[in-house]
Amino acid sequence: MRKLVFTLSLLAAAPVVAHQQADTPTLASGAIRHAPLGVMGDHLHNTGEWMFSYRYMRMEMDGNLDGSDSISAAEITGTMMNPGPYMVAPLKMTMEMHMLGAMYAPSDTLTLMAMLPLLNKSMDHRSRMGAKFTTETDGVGDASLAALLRVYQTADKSAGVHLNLGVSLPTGSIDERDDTPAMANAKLPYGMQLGSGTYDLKPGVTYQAYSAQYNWGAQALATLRSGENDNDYRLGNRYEVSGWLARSWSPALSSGVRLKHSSWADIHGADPDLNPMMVPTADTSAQGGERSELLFSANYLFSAGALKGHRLALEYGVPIYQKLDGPQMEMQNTMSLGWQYAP
Ligand SMILES: [Cu+2]
Repeated sequence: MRKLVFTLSLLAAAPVVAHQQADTPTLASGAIRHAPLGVMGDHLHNTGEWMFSYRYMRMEMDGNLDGSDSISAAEITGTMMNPGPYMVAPLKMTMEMHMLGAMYAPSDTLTLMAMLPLLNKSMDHRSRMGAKFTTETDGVGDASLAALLRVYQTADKSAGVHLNLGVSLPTGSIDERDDTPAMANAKLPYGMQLGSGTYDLKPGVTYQAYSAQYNWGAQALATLRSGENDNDYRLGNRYEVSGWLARSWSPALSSGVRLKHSSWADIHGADPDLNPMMVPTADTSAQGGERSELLFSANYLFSAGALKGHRLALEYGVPIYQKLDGPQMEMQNTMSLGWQYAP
């Protein structure tokens, strides 16, 4: 009502301005309605709406850091004559994830979300004696369920806040094995396992706002582990905050930039099958850390033709700061490609 009065007064006072006002949409629409792809649970749906999604994520790690300083494989293992702290140094790791997702909104203020990841991890190593070897694992990761609950929205729907109430289920294996030079069918270190082995709470809060051409927002998310898994340990809690700004170029295309900071704690307890002197990835005191990343994204929404309503999105990020309880593998980049469709 207030808006109507305002518009009417504009019409009366300055017809030219009022005409422009009518042609310009108040809030950005189309591709930009979704935040950058890597922001999980960024949007709610309208009552009765479904959305299905698939995303491919890839993370590459190369080399090791101790704190913020590089530490070489030679320093990690030493030599036979002059041994270092570990028998084996990790050299390189690639993690790929195929994530299937579904969203459904029973009401305008509540959207439910389910996600199932399929993981593929590969790690290259070099032993103290110079032998190079690779271990690999793949399979289902930890499924998660979440409720997105809107707690605040401005009257013109230009900004809102919702809670992310998620839980992660221990569907991923923590008993993955592969051959190493030291042992056939050896238990793989923590980072190569597919799940946490525990029920984890994933609470968070998301703020998002729109103007005629921009979308910006911020999200804080935690992963809080509970109890201890069947292998006598619990992964460290994880905290993430990110903020983004995206610009709409057309209803079909938007691009954005995001700054993300994560921190995660060391592992409590230890898997009795793993020897912490073997390799840093099996050492529970070399697991925590923090990292800041700068990410660039683009969203595309098909607005006509057979693909109308389908969305494609991508995001690519590089770390700008890493401080790790070392030695721990150094992240080089992350990449996500996604498809989303709301029938
Ligand atoms: Cu959705």
